[in-house]
Amino acid sequence: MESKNPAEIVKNALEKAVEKVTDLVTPDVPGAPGSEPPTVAQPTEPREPLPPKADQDAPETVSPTGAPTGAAKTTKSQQGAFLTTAQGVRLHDTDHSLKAGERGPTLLQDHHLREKIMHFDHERIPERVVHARGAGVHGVFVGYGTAESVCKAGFLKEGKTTPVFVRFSTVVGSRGSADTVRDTRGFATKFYTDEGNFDLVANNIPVFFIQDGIKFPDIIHAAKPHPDREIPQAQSAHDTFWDFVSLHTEATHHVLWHMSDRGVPRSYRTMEGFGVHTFRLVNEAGETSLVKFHWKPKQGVHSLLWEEAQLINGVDPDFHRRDLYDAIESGAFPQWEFGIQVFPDTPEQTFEGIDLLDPTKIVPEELAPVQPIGMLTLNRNPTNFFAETEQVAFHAGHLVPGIDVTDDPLLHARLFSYLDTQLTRLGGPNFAQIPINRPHAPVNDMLRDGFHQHAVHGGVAPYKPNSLDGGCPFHAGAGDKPFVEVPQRIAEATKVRRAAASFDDHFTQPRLFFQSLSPIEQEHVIQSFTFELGKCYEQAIKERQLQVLAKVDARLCAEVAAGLGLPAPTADDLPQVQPSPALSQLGRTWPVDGRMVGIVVDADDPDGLEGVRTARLALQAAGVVPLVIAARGGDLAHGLVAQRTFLTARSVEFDALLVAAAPPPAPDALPTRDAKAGAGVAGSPLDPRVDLLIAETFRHAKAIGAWGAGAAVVGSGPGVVTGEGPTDVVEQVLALLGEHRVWARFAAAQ
Ligand code: HDE
Repeated sequence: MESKNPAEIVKNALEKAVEKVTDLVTPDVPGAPGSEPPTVAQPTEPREPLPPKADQDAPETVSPTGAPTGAAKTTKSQQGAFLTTAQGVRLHDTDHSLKAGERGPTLLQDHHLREKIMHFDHERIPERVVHARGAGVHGVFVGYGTAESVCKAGFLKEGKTTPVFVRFSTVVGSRGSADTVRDTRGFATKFYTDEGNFDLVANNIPVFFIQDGIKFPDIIHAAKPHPDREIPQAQSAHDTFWDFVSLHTEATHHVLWHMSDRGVPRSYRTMEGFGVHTFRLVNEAGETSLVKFHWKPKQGVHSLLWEEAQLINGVDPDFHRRDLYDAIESGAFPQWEFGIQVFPDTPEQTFEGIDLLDPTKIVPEELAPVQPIGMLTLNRNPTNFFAETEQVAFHAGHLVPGIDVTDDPLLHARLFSYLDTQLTRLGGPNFAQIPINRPHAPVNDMLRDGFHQHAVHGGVAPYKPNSLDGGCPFHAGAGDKPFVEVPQRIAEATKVRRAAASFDDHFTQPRLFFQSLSPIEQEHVIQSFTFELGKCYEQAIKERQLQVLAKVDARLCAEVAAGLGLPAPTADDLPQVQPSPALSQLGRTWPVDGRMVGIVVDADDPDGLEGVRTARLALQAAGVVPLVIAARGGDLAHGLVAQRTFLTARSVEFDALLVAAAPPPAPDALPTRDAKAGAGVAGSPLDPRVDLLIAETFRHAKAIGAWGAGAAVVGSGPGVVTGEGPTDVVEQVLALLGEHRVWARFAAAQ
C-alpha cells in the first residue's frame, strides 16, 4: 500500500524522478562551465559534440503535437564532428572570408559568410515587455492527493509526478539588468500535465498594484525608466513611479510589500510564491470552491539587506541566477510546498468581508490556513538559455480540467495579454510548438500554417463539422476529461466602466501588513520608503506619498517624513487591525543546504590548513558550499584549493564567514594596487581585504566563526563564535545559519 504521508509520497516519487541526477551530481564547488575540463592546448582531434553537464536538462523530446519521439532526452541539436552550413554541408574554414587575393576585397559569392552574418544579425528577439530579466530551470511536481476533495486535476492526485519548468524574474528591468534590484519577482510554473499544460504565472508578492488590467500599461510606464533619458534602470526609486502610486492609491498595499524585505529576496530559492487572483476549483462531482494558490519555500523566506543588494548589483549582477544554478548543480535542490487557501464559492465571492475578486487584498492565513497539496522540486538546469528560458511562453489562460478562473478584472486582462504578447516576442502564432512550450499530452487542434510551423499536419479538413477526415477530431464527451468552463451564474448587470464599492478601501490591509511585521522588518520598510522618496526630485510627489503613508501608519509616516526633512501629515480614525503573524518572515529556523560559507585561510601556514580541511568536510556534510579564500589562487596544502582570493572575494557572496587564520597583507594588498584600498588600517597586521570581509559580514548580520589566529581578529558580539578548533565552531555556525541572520546585532531587534 502506498504511503499517505506527504513527505513519503514526495520522497518516493523524487527518488524515481531524480535518481540519475543524484548519481551524476558531485557536490563540490559549482560553476564549471563545461561538461569536461578543457585542455590548455586547442583540441584538434575531430569528435562528436560533448554531452551536457550532469546538472542540465533539455525540454522533453516530444513532437510539436506532444507525441514522444523516442529520442534521448539529452539529444543535442548539433551532431557530427565537423562544422557545417545550416544545410549540412561540411566546411573547411570559418576563419577567413572569401577574398580576391589575400589583401583583396571580399567576394559577394561567399555564401558561408553571407549565411553566418545573416543569422547573427537576427539572433535577438524582443525582450519581454515586463519580466524581461529571468532565470528558468526544470523540476518535478508531486501531488499529495490532499486537493482531491476540491479539485479533479490529475496532476494533484496522490503521488502523481509531473515535469515542470519554472522561470523566476524581476518585473521592471531590461534583460541585462541586475538581479538584486528592489522589485517584485515573477514565479511562473509550467506544469506539463497529462491533461495539457497548466501555467501558474505567479509573483512573490500576494497582491498587485492595480485592481483592473486596464491600468497595467499605466503602472508599467510609470515604473519603467523615464521615456526621455531612459533612466533609471530596474528601479522604482524615481519620480514617475512615485507620482503614479501616490495618486493611484489602490497600489498602496503592493507598495508596502515592495518596500519590505520581500522586494530584495536573498535568493529565488527563498521566496514565497502567490497566484494573487482567486481561482475556482472543480472536483469530480462538479462542486466548486474558490482558492488562492501559495508556494511555500522549504528553504524559508529570506531577504538581502539593502546595502548587500546594492553591493551585489556591482559585484555580481547575476547573483540570483547564479545562486539558483549553483544550488542545483551542487545537489541542493530547492523545494516549495504547493498550498491552497480554500473558501466557499458563495454568490458574493467574499470571505470574512474580504472581496475575493479584489487582487489588492489578501486573506490572512490565520483566517484561512494554507493547506499543502503537493511539492515542487527544482533539480535540473537548462541546457540552453535562449531555447528554454527565453522562449518559454506562459499564459494565465493555460488551464486544465479542474482549475478555472474567477471574474477578477485584473485576471481577465491577463487572459488576453499573455497570448497577444507572444506574437511579437516569439514571431507568430505557433509558439506552442517551440520545444519548451510543447505539451506532453496529445495535441489535435485545427490551427494551421502560420510563421514557424513545425507540425506537418495531415488530412484535408481542418474544420468542423467535416466528413472528409472521418469527422476528426471529435469533441470530448463528459467521460473524456474535457475542459468545461464552470457554468457560473452572473447576476443581472448593467454595462459600466466602474469598480465595486468593495474595492474602495486602499489602506486597511497595508496597515495590517505593516503592523504584522517584526520591529526589524518595519525598520527596513521605513528605510526603503525614505531611500526611494529621497531619490525623487519633486517635493510635491514626496509630500503626496507622505499623505498616503499617514493613512497607513502614523509612525511609518513620521519616520519617513523625518528622513526626508518634511513635516509629517496626520490622518484621523485609522482602523484597528488584527496583525497576521504569518506575514513576518523572521523568527523560525530553516535548512541550510545550498548556502555559501567563505573560509579565510593563510596559504602559507600548512599546519592551519589541516583544520580548514576538517571544517570544509563538516560544511559539505551539511549540504553547505564552502569556498576557501586565500591570498592567492590554486592548490594549497592538504588537498585544498583556493576558490577565491582576497582580490576576488566580497562578503556579499557568503551567508556566513569562517576565519581560520589572520593572514598578513598579501603583496597585492599594497594600497596602490588594492581596489578596496582604505578598507584596512595602514600598518595593520591583517590583510585589509580580510578586514573588510569581516566588517561587512558583521554589519550584514551574518554568522562569523573563528579559531586559531583567526579568533583574535573577528572581534566579539552576537553571532560571533570562537573556539580552539573547527569542529564545534562549524556546528555553532551551522545552527546560526539556520536562523538566516543574527538579528540580535540590530538595535531594532531588541
Ligand atoms: Fe504579467 N505579463 N501581467 N502579471 N507576468 C507578462 O507575458 C500582464 C500580472 C507575471 O517568466 C507578459 O510572456 C498584464 C500579475 C509573470 O515568462 C505580459 C497584467 C502577475 C510574468 C503580461 C499582468 C503577473 C509575466 C510579458 C495585468 C502575478 C513572467 C511577457 C492585467 C499573478 C512570465 C509575457 C515569464 C509576464 C501581462 C499582471 C505575473 C505582457 C496585462 C497580477 C511571473 O503578457
